[in-house]
Amino acid sequence: MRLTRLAVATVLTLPLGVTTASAGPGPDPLPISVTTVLPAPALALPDPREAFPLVPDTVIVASGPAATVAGQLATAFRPATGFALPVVPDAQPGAITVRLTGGDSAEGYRLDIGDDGVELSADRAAGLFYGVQTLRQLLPPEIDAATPQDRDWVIPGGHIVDAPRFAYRGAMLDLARHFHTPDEIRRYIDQISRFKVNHLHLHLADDQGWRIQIDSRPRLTAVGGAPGTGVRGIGGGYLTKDDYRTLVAYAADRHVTIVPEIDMPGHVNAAQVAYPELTCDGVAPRPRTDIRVGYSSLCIGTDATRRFVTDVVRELAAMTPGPYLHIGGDEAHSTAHADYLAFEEWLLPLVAEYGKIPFGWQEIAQTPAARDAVVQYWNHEGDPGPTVASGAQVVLSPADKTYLDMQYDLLTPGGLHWAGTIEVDEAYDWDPAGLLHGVPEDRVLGVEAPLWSETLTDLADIEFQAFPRLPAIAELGWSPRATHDWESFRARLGAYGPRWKQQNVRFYESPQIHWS
Ligand code: IFG
Repeated sequence: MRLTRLAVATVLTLPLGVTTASAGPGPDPLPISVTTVLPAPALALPDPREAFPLVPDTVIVASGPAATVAGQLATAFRPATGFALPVVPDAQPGAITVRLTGGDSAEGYRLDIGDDGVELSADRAAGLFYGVQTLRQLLPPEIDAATPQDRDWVIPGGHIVDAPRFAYRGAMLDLARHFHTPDEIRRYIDQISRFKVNHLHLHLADDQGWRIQIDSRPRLTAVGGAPGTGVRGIGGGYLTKDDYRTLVAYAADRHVTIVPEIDMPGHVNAAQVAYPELTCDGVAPRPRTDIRVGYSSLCIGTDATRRFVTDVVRELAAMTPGPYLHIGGDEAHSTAHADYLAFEEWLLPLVAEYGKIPFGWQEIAQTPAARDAVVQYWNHEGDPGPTVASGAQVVLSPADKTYLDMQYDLLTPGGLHWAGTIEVDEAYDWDPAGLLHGVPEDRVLGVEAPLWSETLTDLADIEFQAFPRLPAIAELGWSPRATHDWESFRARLGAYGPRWKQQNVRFYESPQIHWS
């Protein structure tokens, strides 16, 4: 049937988002709206009667500390629009206004979008930053292009009032099994901060490698960070103090706090190769490039060990502005139980002496000193232990839900599967509040998605393992439980696919998701 000219004209004028029955495999692509944001906002009210056109003479109104975040917004939108988007102090109609209010919400923000302007307000800069991350998702994927795109830029109308459910929303990168460069880490910080993740835990030492410069112990990186270290001998390298300082600042600009980890008393083979006095027989063990765990232990109670640990804690605390110092504590299968307890009873207060809150894997909960620590759960079967019951805060990283190094399924390349395979729905299908018996929601500091690097080699591997599962953990950490809904998450994730493609993020196109 030939379409008459009128019929063709009619079809071409259908408003965006109204299409004929989709012939594709899944539902129609989700039209961009305040309700399609990842993670789900606490309150999102679309207003289809209103929309804000971003045009060549749009200005951003901001002053004082708000101007910093306004500058980040302009930097994000200038390349693809080609617009000047100047940041000016004086209020004017038709602008994007970014302003601080006087309350005490650490990370909340409010976004009001109408025909005659956009208002982004928050009590703190972090809230403004998160409002910007939301705004980025209210423009088409092309907004992330590096060069000007010839198209309209319309922000759909509506209102968002948003704030996080949990204070700690973390990701972890294991630099020890395979070292990742500062550029790769910065790229990961860019990606995780878009989902309002606010902590990056760096696993800086393990059996196979030592990845952070310690001035008083130069052999740690000279030997433990040398080429040829790491799993399969391909993960060599380390962060100089300057690299670390630069990363801390880069992360802070994106409201991400770095949490450094030196794993002790287990997972110390690399340290003992460099400093054999850390063993009980003084003989350096052989360097390890395999992926077994649990065979190494510091010699507990010796001066050599105490001096070493004190040197490391002192220097790591001095170079870390964030409040936490992670001291590991997992899989100390070669440390006698009494020695383990004595070591933690000495170490946890030492971290506090250097002005940091100690953070450790759940095994530290066996010791009373852990009551003032943050206990990170990774195997959540069984009783959380007396210390947690007595009041310690917890961060939840159940391995069978959040370990991003687990394979999606047994056919996907890379990754391990000792905790089981984790498809997107499994990463999403749990509640941090109800996970640990006897631990109420108010003692859950938050969640974290670890990415161990035994099987990783480069940034593409990081992105494949992390996306799209990290947004599931980010939503569990940010969004109210009332918004938790797999079908909604699945649809929003499918609509996010074109954004990762635009940013050249090599994500896994899980068959569970209808990718737009
Ligand atoms: N468990 C070990 C990690 C790493 C991991 C790989 C923890 C706390 C298995 N410890 O997870 O060092 O090897 O999935």
